[in-house]
Amino acid sequence: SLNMSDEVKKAQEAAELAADGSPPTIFDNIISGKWDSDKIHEDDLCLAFRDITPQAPVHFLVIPKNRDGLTQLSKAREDQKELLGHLMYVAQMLGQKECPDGFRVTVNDGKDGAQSVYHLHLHVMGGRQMAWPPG
Ligand code: D5M
Repeated sequence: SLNMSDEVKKAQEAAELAADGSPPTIFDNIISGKWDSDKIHEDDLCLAFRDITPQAPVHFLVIPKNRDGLTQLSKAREDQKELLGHLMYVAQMLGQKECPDGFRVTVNDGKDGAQSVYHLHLHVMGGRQMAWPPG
């Protein structure tokens, strides 16, 4: 529609692209170090870095280093439960350190979820009173 925001349009284009063969994303360049990022955590399984378009005073992403089919949360396989748990554990560990009064963890999935990067990522946002419901 004419009112569709650029952000939603971008997300829809990305969804179409990802449906066919799941090309590498910008996050692969961040993982490899080819692109700069403001990293706040790294371990064997995941990486956390600050979002370039922060929606709150604290806004970082937690991503698996090996995408392994996890273009989005809804592609999760049973054998990835432990990795998914690890991502959430790291999200809260970093979240409570930076946002002792609370924080929000969000995963945007697919077109209607307004996902724009097809490499699973947990958004962690805080440092202010978050509103509900989200847009
Ligand atoms: O969110 C994708 C998020 O990824 C969005 O909040 C911007 C962020 N982003 C995109 N490129 C970068 C780089 N290069 N560094 C840090 N953050 C980045 P989604 O849930 O897919 O809409």
